[in-house]
Amino acid sequence: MPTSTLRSQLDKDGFVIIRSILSAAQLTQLRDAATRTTALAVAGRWPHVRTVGKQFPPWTWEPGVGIWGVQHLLNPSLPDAPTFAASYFGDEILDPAKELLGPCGDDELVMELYNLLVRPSDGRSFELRWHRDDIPASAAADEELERLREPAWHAQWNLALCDGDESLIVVPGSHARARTEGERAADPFEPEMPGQLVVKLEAGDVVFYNNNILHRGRYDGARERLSLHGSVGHVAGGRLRARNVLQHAVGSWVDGCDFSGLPEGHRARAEGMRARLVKLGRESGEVGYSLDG
Ligand SMILES: O=C(O)CCC(=O)C(=O)O
Repeated sequence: MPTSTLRSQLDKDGFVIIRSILSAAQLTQLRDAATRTTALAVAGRWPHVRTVGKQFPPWTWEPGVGIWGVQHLLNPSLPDAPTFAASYFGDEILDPAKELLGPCGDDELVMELYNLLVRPSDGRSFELRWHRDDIPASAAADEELERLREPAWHAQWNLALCDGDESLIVVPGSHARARTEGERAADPFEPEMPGQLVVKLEAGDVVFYNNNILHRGRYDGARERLSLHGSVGHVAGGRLRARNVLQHAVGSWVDGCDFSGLPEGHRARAEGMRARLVKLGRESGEVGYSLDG
């Protein structure tokens, strides 16, 4: 039985919002880093992006195509990677993540993904269809249930750096049940799914959510968005988590991460988390992709 309020909310609704987790100084530093990183990606000098018109990996940067996300914030080749590493491995995120994952300790955490979701850079609005991150829409109800009954083994979050982030839309409770007939039959871009909730975040607010909750993204080309999009895993997650992470091609740079700038306690935590990701990658072999499109 979950012992914490955060964990019970996540178990019940499939998501939980925590308000104002950053100090003013942290917020400014992260927003500046995110702004510089987005500019780099828009200019084509950081090719690891999510391109407008394509929902799932792999994405390929192309001149003239807008972006809605920047990938691999912990990649050591990115100038602002040290700032992003400080936030990824810091207590503000990992304290609630550990509570949601167990509770568990630092030595059970696995480094996973850290990306940035941004306003479509071509100014055109763009939407993702309703989905669960790691269960295809083609899954039958009993397949969905079988997967959803397994422990999630991840904490995934959006941390808003700008006010007014209303891009994530979820169906509360849908992480714990198969889709209804109505949800199965709905248009993939259904604008008003019964029971849906628009997650509203101000700068410094974070939402943690089960990535298999039924959800979609809706991006307003005119509204600023800079939201850190991350996940950490639990060592018990094994090969299923490996696919979630390694399909994003982190294997090629994870060995080169430099965590020497992190505070003493956080450096050991980061090294341990990285080592557990490398081990998972070695043991998992070819993992493929979770979803197409
Ligand atoms: O933009 C968001 O907050 C949702 C992103 C999403 O659904 C995804 O990356 O699969």
